[in-house]
Amino acid sequence: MLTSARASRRVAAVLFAAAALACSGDGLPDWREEDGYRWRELEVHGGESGYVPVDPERAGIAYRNEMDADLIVENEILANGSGVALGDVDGDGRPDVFLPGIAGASALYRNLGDWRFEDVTAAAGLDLAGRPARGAAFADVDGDADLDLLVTLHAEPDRLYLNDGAGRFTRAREAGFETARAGHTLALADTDADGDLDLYVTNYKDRWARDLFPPSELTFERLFEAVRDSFVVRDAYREHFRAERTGAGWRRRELAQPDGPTGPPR
Ligand SMILES: [Ca+2]
Ligand SMILES: [Ca+2]
Ligand SMILES: [Ca+2]
Ligand SMILES: [Ca+2]
Repeated sequence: MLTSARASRRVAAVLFAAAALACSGDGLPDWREEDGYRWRELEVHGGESGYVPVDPERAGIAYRNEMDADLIVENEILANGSGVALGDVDGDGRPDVFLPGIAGASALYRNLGDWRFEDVTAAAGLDLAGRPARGAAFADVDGDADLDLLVTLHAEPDRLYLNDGAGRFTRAREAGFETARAGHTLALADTDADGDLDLYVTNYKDRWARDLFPPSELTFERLFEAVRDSFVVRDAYREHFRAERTGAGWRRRELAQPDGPTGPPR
């Protein structure tokens, strides 16, 4: 018995030493240094690790971001999908959920607690039915302590909705989003430190060239003409392509839409 107790103490001491070695001073696992970054294991407390799916019917979230295949054939970029934004829009302490829909339906779900939600899109005044909404973010853009909603749309001007504090929104038409592009994601931060939030929107393309022109028109010979020992894009395609020299030859490069406030609304 004595031998067994000593062995147990020795094992416990070894385990303690191993645990101490694996932990930093704050009791958390040590950071593992890698080339240009570091990481450490996340310790999950208070139960099983991982996630438990909540049945949509029980949650009351019937939203589906569905898209007709014909639409994708017409414009492949529509298939990029849409995002999600979470924020407490009515100030009851529970985060609510906004789901922008690219194919016509967007939805705001009020959090009732206990993993149940109710669709309050219409009551909230979000007039996005039929509009191709892509990305969304809740942020207090006017500093009155309630969360306003920014939504990017495909080939339509982005939108800002101001919150009345109770989760009812009014579109701010003078927000300055006149250009219609293919807004995807967005981020807000006070980039110039003047005390208000500034906005960065990533724009993709309205359409790929292959959605605009038949394949027979997109051959290298049709897009480019030889000029001395180089190739230049023909005028009709200048907005969409440039020729790039690769080691042994040339290839076409499709251009994105330009950044900045250029071009008229489309
Ligand atoms: Ca809420
Ligand atoms: Ca606000
Ligand atoms: Ca407000
Ligand atoms: Ca600012």
